[in-house]
Amino acid sequence: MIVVHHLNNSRSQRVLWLLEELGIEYEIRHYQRDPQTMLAPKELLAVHPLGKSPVITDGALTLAESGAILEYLVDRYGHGRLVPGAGTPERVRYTYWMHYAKGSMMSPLLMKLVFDQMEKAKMPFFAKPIAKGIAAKVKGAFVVPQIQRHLDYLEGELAKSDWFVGQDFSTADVQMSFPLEAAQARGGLNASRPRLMGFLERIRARPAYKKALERGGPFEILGG
Ligand SMILES: N[C@@H](CCC(=O)N[C@@H](CS)C(=O)NCC(=O)O)C(=O)O
Repeated sequence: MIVVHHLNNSRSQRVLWLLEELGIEYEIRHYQRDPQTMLAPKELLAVHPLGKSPVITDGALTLAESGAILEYLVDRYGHGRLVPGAGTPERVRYTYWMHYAKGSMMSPLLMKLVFDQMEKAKMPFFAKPIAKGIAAKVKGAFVVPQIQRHLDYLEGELAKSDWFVGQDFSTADVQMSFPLEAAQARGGLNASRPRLMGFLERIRARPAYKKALERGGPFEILGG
């Protein structure tokens, strides 16, 4: 039986969603973030040395990294579903989006999170204006323009088809959902980019997405 070690409000939501899309049986072990630090509880360190979520166990296998988990599940249990055929142009696009989501798009979103936190962090009063000044400068000069560039690019890509790889929904859409939900929560994604907002509406309307929320608990993007 597959066990998903699921941290509340985290990207392990995507793993539950894919399992629901594939109709695979699984068990959830729930872990709660520390309400002050938002970090995972130390019990997760007993599952994997990095102590992060998602991590799954499947028999003797323990696997971390959300992208690796999605690929493992769809390869092992998908029987060809939700992945384009090998050797097709769609498969190349699939591989691209699977890597792009974390390799490119998450970086400026995480930087935004860090600098937003820096502006709010408790510190001696004399340090506050300096910290706020640095945060505002980095965000304005680099982070926000980078996020905008990604969002413009993605809005253009969805002019070609409803889903990232093409006309068919795939695991790459599951992988892309986290940066886009993060972008809506803290990266300025709004109605000015109707195709990306449409993508979020479409994924949230999927029965498997809703079922994953029912089983995993409500999902709100917080930290990393
Ligand atoms: N690159 C990893 C990131 C894992 C990660 O940072 N997970 C976050 C939740 S989205 C986490 O466990 N945060 C709590 C902590 O760092 O203690 C993945 O995609 O799975």
